[in-house]
Amino acid sequence: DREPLGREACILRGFALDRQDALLAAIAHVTAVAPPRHMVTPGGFTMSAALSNCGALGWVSDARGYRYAARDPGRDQPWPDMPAVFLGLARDAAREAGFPGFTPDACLINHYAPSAKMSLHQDRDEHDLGAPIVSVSLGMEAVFLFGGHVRADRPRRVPLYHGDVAVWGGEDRLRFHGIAPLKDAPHPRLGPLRINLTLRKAG
Ligand code: MD5
Ligand code: FE
Repeated sequence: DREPLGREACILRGFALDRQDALLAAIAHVTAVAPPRHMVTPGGFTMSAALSNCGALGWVSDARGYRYAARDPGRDQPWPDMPAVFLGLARDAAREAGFPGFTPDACLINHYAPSAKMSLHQDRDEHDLGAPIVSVSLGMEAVFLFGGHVRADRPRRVPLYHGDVAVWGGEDRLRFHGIAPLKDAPHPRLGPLRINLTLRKAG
């Protein structure tokens, strides 16, 4: 079922559940090749979520700024290929949400331990802001902060569970958003871990 968040944003509850085995195997493969790292923001803070990427481009941050890069700075190698199960899920979820023909070229893989968070921000480093973003939640429950178009807009708090998929496009694409500090409530399958896949058309 489709739970609207905005006019062009929604949550598809449990949409990834029937593919979870394939997703988790693909994530294990990608992160064995390109281990998640805690990146540093341009402001000098170390992010509490550890991140990796797959696909042609990967999101990176360092003292010079945020950007998409074709190589993993941790290894000086290209990112692993985008697994077919990621592409299929992104396309199917985007179509279900009203964005047919979505083909991501970048997937950011965030790993959250208890108390990790992501501060309010906008995703605006992508070349084509007309393409939607598809986000997949796995493991521990999180509280998603769904804000407005200016940072000061008080965000709505929306729980995200294992297997939920969220899709944002159009007028909702540039909303401020984040993740509240995670509770220490281990997931039956993943333990004290939340993994979020964020599939984008970055190039
Ligand atoms: C996460 N990740 O759970 C979140 C959820 C990120 C990030 O925010 O940038 O890695 S993705 C949520 C998202 C993406 C794009 C737009 C909006 C939300 N939105 O307009 O609310 O690790
Ligand atoms: Fe984001």
